[in-house]
Amino acid sequence: MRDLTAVKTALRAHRIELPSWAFGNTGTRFKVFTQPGVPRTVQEKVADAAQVHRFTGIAPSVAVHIPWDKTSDYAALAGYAADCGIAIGTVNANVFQDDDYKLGSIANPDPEIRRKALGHLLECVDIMDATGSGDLKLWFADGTNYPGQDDIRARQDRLAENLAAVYARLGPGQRMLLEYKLFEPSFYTTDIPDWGTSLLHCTALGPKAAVVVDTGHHAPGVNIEFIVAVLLRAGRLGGFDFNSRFYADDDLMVGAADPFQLFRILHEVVRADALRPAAGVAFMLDQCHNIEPKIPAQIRSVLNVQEATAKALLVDAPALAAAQQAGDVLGANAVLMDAYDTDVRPLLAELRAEMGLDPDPVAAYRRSGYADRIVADRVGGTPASWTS
Ligand code: LRH
Ligand code: MN
Repeated sequence: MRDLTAVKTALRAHRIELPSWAFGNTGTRFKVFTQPGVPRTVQEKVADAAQVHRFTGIAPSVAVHIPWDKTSDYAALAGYAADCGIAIGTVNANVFQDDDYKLGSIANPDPEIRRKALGHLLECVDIMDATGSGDLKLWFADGTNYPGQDDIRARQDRLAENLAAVYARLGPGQRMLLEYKLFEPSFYTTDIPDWGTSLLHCTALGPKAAVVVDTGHHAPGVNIEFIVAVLLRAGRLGGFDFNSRFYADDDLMVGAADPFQLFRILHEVVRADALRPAAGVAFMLDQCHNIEPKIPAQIRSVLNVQEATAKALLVDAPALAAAQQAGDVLGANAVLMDAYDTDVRPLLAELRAEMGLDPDPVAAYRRSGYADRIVADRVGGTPASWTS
């Protein structure tokens, strides 16, 4: 069994980034349900994200999404976040909600539309300069709905040309993270549908480009930890958008639908010694809390990742390697299952106490009265949502 001091040290250094949009009203095409106390401004989203860090101790940054988090002074926003005890993290571009992007953004057949989209991506790098963010995350809804609608190869050329223009704009210490997704909102082709297409573009661009694995963006049955192992081996895993799903891109709380899959993914991360921040893998949440209270759901999600990580750190690696080497199929599987079946909650409660935190973050948040305070304070104004 692993030495628990080393396990605790690794867990203490773990960093999980929150999505600002998870604190706003979200839903499906059928309905976006509203909740009382939802933020009206990016500053209120930051304040809510800071609550998650306050009680978990391992969520010190919040990703922003432009224009959902558009503001007049991004340096001041970074200052406000620092006052709240966290930082502005990854900057997410959005070229999927404008009428002009019906036939695509940087892959659109119309050069005028491509120029407009590229302009937004470059503006996001300007924002990174102001917030001090290191990562630009790019996800494109670009694709087609019917065979023949557009030329698959020509769209890849347009993508490559515009991604190269963004890449050239990146400053020192800045990276481009390229996210793939099998389908939706496009239903015939998606221009970056899988890890292979994203990796091809990243390798063509250069060392500052890496792949983002959103755990909800694969066909049913895909072995995501295999993709993670291969991307880590290639040195091109830039990060995760963690969530879980039963069917498609459900954006449910990570670990809620398949905690064993989450454990298997983090086992590959630990096996590659890529948990430490210096390894450059961004552990981000990308979720929508359509019906559940948002801040407790984010706290629960951070704890789900932390629990899966602790189990992965408890894998007896020498015993596993020995069983694998010996071709001991059942023995090797048993070593992994032993770690997965270990109840890590006492260990994590102990760690939180050592970090000066309440052993039960969800209960501590509930007792803090913050939820009632924001419902009382946030009256009037326009609650944030992914449509505004
Ligand atoms: C696309 C996606 C992407 C975003 C958005 C909020 O499905 O996963 O990461 O920008 O969700
Ligand atoms: Mn995502």
